[in-house]
Amino acid sequence: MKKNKKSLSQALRSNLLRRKQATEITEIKAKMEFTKKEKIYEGKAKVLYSTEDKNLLIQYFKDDATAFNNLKKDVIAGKGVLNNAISERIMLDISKHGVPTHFIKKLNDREQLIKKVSIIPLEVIVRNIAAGSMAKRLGIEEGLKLPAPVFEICYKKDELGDPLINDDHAVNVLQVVSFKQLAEIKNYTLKINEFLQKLFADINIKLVDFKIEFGTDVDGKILLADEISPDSCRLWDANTSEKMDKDRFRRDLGGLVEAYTEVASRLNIKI
Ligand code: ADP
Ligand code: AIR
Ligand code: ASP
Repeated sequence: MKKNKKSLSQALRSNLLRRKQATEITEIKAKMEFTKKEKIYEGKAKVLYSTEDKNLLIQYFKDDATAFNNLKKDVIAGKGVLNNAISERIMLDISKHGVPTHFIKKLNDREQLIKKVSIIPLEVIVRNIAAGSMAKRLGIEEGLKLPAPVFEICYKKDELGDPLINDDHAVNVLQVVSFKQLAEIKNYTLKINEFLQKLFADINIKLVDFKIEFGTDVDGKILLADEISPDSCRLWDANTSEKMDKDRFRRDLGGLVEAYTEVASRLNIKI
């Protein structure tokens, strides 16, 4: 018993030390200069570049907007700048709430320095209000408040249209994650949902749903990656239910930049 207690406190101490060291390394790297080297990936909304450090990348936010798996495309001037700034703010706040993220620092209007991860090919979704694909799939009205947050995972594979899957598919069939990692991801995701709901409620916005991605860093640690922005969340004005997110583009409503600018302004972000 005594021995167990000792080894538990030793394990806790070494875990704390590892976290402290990781934070210190991140702080040191945040003070250093890194430049874009090779373009390593161009996606639908962002580009990733390698840097002098093999474990760090530069993430560039484009103005490109796509929906329905690239079937609908446009360029919306200013979108990348807004998403970069909004995602910076949210990632910084989330890391203060106990969820480790890939974010290190914003470099300029369109770029941020991030930790390179091996992306777990899952789109992790939480829904607080019925909308989008869930409302359609289950034949329910958009806007219905859900009794508890609904957690979904989709297999991130454009060719298949990111299909909805369950835990067994992810762990045993696709083998992209373990049950233990999935439990950690779910725990982080529900924490993020609580944090985001409050953040947006305070600025009179309802967080309808959102999608996030996780990856593992060089030490195998799970980090929140990618972005959190109006491209990846559904945000409705709390009084009018007006859409303030990418549905403005998906549904041809217009006014996307104005809506994202309003989200940034309510978050007190200077663009
Ligand atoms: P998509 O690939 O779906 O078209 P984007 O245009 O947003 O999406 O491209 C960004 C890509 O970078 C995504 O595929 C995302 O999974 C990946 N990514 C995000 N953060 C990291 C990271 N820290 N390390 C490596 N890859 C990342
Ligand atoms: N999402 C899913 N794939 C890409 C993104 N951005 C986000 C949507 C929405 C949530 O995931 O922006 O916030 C659920 O989307 P859907 O289409 O499944 O209802
Ligand atoms: N980003 C995805 C696409 O381009 C899904 C979406 O946001 O609607 O298809």
